Amino acid sequence: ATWRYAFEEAMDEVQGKYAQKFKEEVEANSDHTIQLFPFGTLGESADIMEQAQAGILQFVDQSPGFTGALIPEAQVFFVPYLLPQDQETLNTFFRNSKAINEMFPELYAEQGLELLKMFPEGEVCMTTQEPVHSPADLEDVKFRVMTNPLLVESYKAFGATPTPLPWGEVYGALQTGIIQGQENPGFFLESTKMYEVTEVVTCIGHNNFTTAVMANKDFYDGLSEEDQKVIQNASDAAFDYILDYQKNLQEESLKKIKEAKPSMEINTLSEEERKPFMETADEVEAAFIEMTGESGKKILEQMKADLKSASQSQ
Ligand code: 6CS
Repeated sequence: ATWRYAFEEAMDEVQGKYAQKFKEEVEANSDHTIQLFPFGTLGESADIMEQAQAGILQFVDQSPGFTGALIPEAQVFFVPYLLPQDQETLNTFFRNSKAINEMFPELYAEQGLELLKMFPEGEVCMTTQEPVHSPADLEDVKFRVMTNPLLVESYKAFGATPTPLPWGEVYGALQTGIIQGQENPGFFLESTKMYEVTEVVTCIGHNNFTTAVMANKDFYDGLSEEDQKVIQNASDAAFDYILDYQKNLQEESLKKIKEAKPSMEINTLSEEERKPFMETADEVEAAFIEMTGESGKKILEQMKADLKSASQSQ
């Protein structure tokens, strides 16, 4: 059969690279074919999720940044400074986490989705018109965030005026001044030319971009055990591939931005400068628990335990 797989990025961006590897593995190990739909071909992230839930698409990559309305617990990825900056620790966490590999699949299943994989896409940095060294510098800055209530809370706590928007509107909104800032991982800042419409990149180590790949659950449950195995193996292979692909990607991307636009200011805040941003974590965590109750609390606690074992294993 031909299976349809949509994602939120271009073919040569991280989600596209993952999808291409997945396709290659499935096609090499079965008689099935996968048709890939990059960003823009089937609509925004919310549209491709609807299509996957309706069974028009068999596979979809949607980042938790857009899944908050459907699965409130997925917002846990927006508690600032929860995920570690060390790449090896982060990779070990995603590989072994019980929260990621056992608890989240149950929550996605309730929405008719078979969660296949969650993986990181790189450290998230802000791009703005003016330098940011403290929360005071974000005052009166209309800052675009993904459509996610907890991310709104997080940027409020950072001092900004958060403006949730779908991705397709961000470049234009920066260009026309409707917003003055946004955040994304390094590779994406470079590939989508965010430097053309902003002047400063600021990295404060507050987050790593997480994404999730899933299948329509009815479709997946209806497959033979053999086909399910092909999909699981292809997911594992694509996961290994994408972690490897991202070694040095953040650094190289920031370098490319500087080459493309030498006047671009690229700042990494010091430990001292980060402090007031880090101090918002408790308040955002409390907002998360408020939104998600007992279920969210359990996932957050499990994630913390998983993060602890990941860092101890390094
Ligand atoms: O900011 C966004 O909306 C987008 N950022 C990334 C890295 N991937 C897809 C998402 O739509």
